[in-house]
Amino acid sequence: MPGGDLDRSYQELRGRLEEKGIDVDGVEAKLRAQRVETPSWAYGNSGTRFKVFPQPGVPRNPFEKFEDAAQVHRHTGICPSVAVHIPWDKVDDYGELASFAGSLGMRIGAINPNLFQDEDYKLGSVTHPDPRVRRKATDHLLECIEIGRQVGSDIQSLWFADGTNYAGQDSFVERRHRMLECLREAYAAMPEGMRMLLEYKFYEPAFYHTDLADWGQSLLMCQKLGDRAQVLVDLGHHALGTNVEQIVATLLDEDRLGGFHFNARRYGDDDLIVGSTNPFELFLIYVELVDAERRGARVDRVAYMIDQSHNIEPKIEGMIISVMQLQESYARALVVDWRELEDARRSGDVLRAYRVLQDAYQTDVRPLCAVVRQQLGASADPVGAFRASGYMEKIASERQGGVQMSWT
Ligand code: PSV
Ligand code: MN
Ligand code: MN
Repeated sequence: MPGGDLDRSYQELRGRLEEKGIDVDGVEAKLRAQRVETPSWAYGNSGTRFKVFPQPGVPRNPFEKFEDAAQVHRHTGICPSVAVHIPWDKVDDYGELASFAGSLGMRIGAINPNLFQDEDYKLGSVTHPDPRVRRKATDHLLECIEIGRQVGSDIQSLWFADGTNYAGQDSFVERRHRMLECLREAYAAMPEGMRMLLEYKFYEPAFYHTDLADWGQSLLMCQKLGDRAQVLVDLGHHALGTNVEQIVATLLDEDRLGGFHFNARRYGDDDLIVGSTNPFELFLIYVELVDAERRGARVDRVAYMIDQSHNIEPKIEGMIISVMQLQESYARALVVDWRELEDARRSGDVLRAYRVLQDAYQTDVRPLCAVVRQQLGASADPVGAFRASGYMEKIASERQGGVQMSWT
């Protein structure tokens, strides 16, 4: 959208929304305040279990991952933090990594302990039958809490590959008790302001049962641990057809929605670009977030994070597109006509209620998002600006021998 056209389409959109009684300045303020965290692991060479297609210029170390993430922030204006995975992002001095991030206008976000890539974890980590392995896993959790403390990160984001492949392999209940014992120790070690997010996933790599398979199991664990334990919803971690927006609404209502891992999927845990297969679902999730905020829920504490893995697509550009999808989904949810919706609901007018949502969903909010990005000092057209910046060419020639991540 060239400059003149953008101004015209923005003014048109603004006029139409104001006619509907929408406070456009208020919507813009919310969009400026939106924050999304990108994952360090999406910038490295990663792929599927079949093949990793190496890409030129990928980061050779955690510092370079921050440089790439800073490009996403530069053009979208809302991504100043990066989630790290330990030990994928192991460095000798995390203080140095944090100051480097700071020099780029970035910071370290959620710390993700890795309890799934060690020989010892064949039968589980915090659920393992052998207390020695559980000790090792708990020590890693404690190490990550210490790293978080050092770098000023207030989120420990935990996902466990723990589960079994065959009926009879282990006891569901004993494994649950083992997990609880380890997590209690980790929870007790967290400083005051730190939260522990428990991510669930219904299968993979375990195929008979997974110890935290769904939001209910995560929630029960959180309730036993304490207020600073909350559930993390990864959009790729449900059985097909699950109503994810209802899960989001329920967790928000219980003040237990800790955060998201945004991505898209068609089949399994596909980790594709956000909104590429599920734009309506994404919109409906944001509708629940906006509604929860109207009811006074603490949606500002929710950690909005992306969890993607780019196999064939350019990584930085893929991430920029995901962030734009999140800006647009939020913007559409912010232009829902709530008075009309509530009236339709009260009068039992099923289709008017549905059409109120459709009306917001079908609104082309791109000019509004472009203007908001300009207000933030970012780019009206992030992909165009990134392509024109020459950054890809620069890293492709400067960085040789990027690191390959190993995941599934
Ligand atoms: C597991 O599938 C997961 O969603 C967890 O968040 C991990 O930390 C991440 O993917 C690793 O790629
Ligand atoms: Mn995830
Ligand atoms: Mn996943």
